[in-house]
Amino acid sequence: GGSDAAKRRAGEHAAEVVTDGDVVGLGTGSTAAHAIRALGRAVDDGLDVRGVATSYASRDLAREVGIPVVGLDSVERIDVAIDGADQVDDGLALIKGGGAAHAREKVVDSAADRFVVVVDPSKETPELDRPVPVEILPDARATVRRALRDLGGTPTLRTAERKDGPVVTDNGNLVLDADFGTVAEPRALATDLATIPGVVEHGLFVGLADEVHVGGADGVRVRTA
Ligand code: DER
Repeated sequence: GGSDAAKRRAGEHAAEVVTDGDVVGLGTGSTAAHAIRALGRAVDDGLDVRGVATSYASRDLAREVGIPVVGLDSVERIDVAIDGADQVDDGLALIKGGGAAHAREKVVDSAADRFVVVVDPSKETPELDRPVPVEILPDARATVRRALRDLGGTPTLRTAERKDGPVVTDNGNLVLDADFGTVAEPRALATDLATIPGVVEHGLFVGLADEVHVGGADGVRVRTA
């Protein structure tokens, strides 16, 4: 959803935040991709950065546009992370995981001194109400499904488009999309989800975003916590 022009404006605006010598967390998805392409152009113009990818997709795009990519395990700290979101609420809590990359994204985004979210206006909502992606150990699908139902969720195993059977994440795990309706208390639900045995990572990013760049028809609106 959302217009590509708005996504591009947000991504390019966020890329301006990056300064020489930065280690940059490279998010996943079509909006973050605009930031990655903008950084590639800046590298062509002499910007010195090292990129830390959050998925095969963002790593491959970074290489394609000429951003030097380093392993997450080789950096002590990340200066700026730029990443998209599926939804942003009034308190800057996020639902992420539309691209099933949220496990590595959360490690990178939370490690960054500055986590910049890039969205088009269609992602903004007063309260989160999309299904929450939950990455699980493959063999835990039945036990986690039950635990999610006990929490009031309706879990659905995410199936692939061009592969028979379920989506398998970059980490070799499966994804349950758990519909909780409106999430009035994101922090409480985040804690409940994180404590379910077999859950590798969930898509609620609470208290992580430092700022949100919202691309619009006539510019970019920056929201801070
Ligand atoms: O998977 C993710 O978390 C992505 O950031 C996704 O939520 C946003 O993707 P989009 O920018 O293509 O909408």
